[in-house]
Amino acid sequence: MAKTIIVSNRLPISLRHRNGRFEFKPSAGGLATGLGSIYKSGENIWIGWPGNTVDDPEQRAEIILELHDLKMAPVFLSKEDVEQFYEGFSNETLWPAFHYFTQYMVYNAEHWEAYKRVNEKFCEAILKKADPDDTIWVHDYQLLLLPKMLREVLPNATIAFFQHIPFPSYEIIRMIPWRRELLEGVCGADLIGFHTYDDMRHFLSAVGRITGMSSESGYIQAENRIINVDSFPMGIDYDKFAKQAKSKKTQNIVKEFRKQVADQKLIITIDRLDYSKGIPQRLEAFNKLLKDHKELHGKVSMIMIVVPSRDKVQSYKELKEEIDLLVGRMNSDYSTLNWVPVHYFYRGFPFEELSAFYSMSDIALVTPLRDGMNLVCKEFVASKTDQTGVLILSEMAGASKELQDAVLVNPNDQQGVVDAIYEALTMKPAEQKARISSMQESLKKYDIFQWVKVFMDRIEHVKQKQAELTSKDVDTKVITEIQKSFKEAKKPVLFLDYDGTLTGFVANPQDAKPDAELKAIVKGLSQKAQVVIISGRDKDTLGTWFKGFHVDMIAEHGVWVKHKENKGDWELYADVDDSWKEDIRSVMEYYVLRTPGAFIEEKHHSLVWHYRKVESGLGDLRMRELFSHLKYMARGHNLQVLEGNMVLEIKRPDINKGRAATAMMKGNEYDFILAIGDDWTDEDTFKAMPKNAYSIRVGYAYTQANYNIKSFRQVRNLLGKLIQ
Ligand code: GDG
Repeated sequence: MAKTIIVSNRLPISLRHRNGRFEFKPSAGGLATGLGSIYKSGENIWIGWPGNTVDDPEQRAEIILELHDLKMAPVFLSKEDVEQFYEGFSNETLWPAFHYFTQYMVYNAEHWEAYKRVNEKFCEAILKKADPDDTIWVHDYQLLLLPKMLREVLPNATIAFFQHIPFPSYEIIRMIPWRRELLEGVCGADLIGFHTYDDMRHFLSAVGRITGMSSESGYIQAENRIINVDSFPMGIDYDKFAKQAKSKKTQNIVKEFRKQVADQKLIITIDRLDYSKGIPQRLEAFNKLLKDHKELHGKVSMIMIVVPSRDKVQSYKELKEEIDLLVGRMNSDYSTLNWVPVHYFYRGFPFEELSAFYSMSDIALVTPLRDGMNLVCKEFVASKTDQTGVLILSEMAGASKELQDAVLVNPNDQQGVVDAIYEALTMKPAEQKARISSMQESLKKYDIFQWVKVFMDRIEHVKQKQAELTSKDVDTKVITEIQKSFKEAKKPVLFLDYDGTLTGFVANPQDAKPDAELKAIVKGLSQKAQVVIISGRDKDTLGTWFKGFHVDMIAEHGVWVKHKENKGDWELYADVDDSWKEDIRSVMEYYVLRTPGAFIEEKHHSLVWHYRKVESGLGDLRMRELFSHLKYMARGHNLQVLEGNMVLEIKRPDINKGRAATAMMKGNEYDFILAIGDDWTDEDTFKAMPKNAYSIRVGYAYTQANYNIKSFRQVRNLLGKLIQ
């Protein structure tokens, strides 16, 4: 039976060395709990780094055995791996980039090599456990290359990826020298998840601009499949926090703590030590509040828990020093014998105490400068079981998109934060209750278990969608059938579109001329069958490119026809009146002047506005504008405006490839017909084909054709087989 493999940089345990031995400390994090139902069942497993280096092979073997019983498998990293892959590329390049701290980004080629090397190590570890039809769910920014590495070895596996930190704008991603490899790496997955819609739209835009893969409604069209990108805001184990806050144990701790701080109002802040969390800025805002509101002295204090993290990275060391200095200054400025403004703890606390801190605090001040989601704010809300308390939340945290009933602040607006704290300190209990209870409702509903369920459901959904689109795939069986009936045929004909079908797309349309391989294929085919090149291209280009070939040609979507017997001349297939062109051309020219990179192609009976070379985004915008402008004019001239691959074309509606193909077939008794094309103009050809024809659409779009094929390369492969 297919199993599920969870993969993350860190396993949900920590390996510690103690007196030459080792021990495991389980992680109680939300993700570990949420995924527990998955990796602990059946043959499923969690693969990752245990969090410490182990060099002794005997100890490694022992660890493997012990973890096996816990349904985990370790990936061992060397000291060098940890320095270069984890502290280096992950935390000094990707982390600052993804949190918009470009000033901290390190561009180090050695770190990049280590990142690739360690992703490979993960891949090897997974391959030892994985079967071809397993589901593999990869977590987070340390493993961006892994989905593609896995896909190359396990083409049919179900691979999903979730990123826990933000995905920044294309403007940031483009700064990373290895951006393309990183994006292509993630795109090995079938489903790619982020916390928020903004993250996903940034990702889609970066993929479009950097890899050239287009997307629609959250589906990326990759060469051989669709990839779903979606937003999955992660929740917490709500009941666990609510229950713990009400428990005797926690309430006893609250009583103890309360004795020490009397009836002061308490502001809680909890973060890992990280510059993205905005800790110094928060202290500065609190300092300003105390400076402006002397009446609050002795009445309010801040409990600030900073959990040690990445303290070997230089920017983190500096941050720690900055926080130490600020707290020292504030406390020395304001403290009295019975009041300290900031209770500062640089360490973690056991869960019961953490819960007590949440439960006893009046305000949670969660003001990251950037945060993928932020779970602390959700945990505070869940712990306020008496429905008092105020959450002040940064707009820059993913959680702010859900928790609209928090007091939302811009963490860079110091006065705004000061005002928000003041508002929270003076907020009426009824309003506190209304806000907290509404947030609790939502957090209860979208908890971590729901998150895991929705994510797993979507994996299934995208696989089904892929299956629907590939159900008509030209597989080896179909190829053999086509080969056989071609061989047996006495009078075969092939209708072949050109761009996107026989060759790939290039920036300049005139550069797409047939290469040696294509020429050999067309020549070979034309000795065995009637070959019709059926294209939207102008007749002169087609005529030049296929000069001397024994083929028929249909140009400009059926305006012109050239029969191979008719050596020299093109025949005008339709009588056309071109007087409309002048009006339309002047409109198109106006859009060329406003859009650097755009140009007009004039065919005999149509005008085409190209925007492939226009800045991405702008091209689309202008095309839409021109489209509605032309649609309006087209009515008066009885013309048709059509959207193509990075082009907008205007022509007479009764001229199309289907009509031309039908005319070509008239009076002939073909016993083998094959039509291949890649866009909407070819749909007319497919529609015109008799029942017994083979029709194939390149790419996985919905189509009238009987089959789909991956790309022009596979088309060449198929045609090559017919001439073998
Ligand atoms: C990344 C993203 C995203 C903290 N102090 C103690 C303690 N904690 C626990 C909290 C909370 C967790 O640590 C921190 O989670 P966050 O979500 O706030 O932040 P990151 O660690 O940066 O996590 C973030 C998250 O991934 C999930 O996708 O939300 O945006 O940066 O659960 O409770 N736990 C205990 N003692 C402490 O002293 N027991």
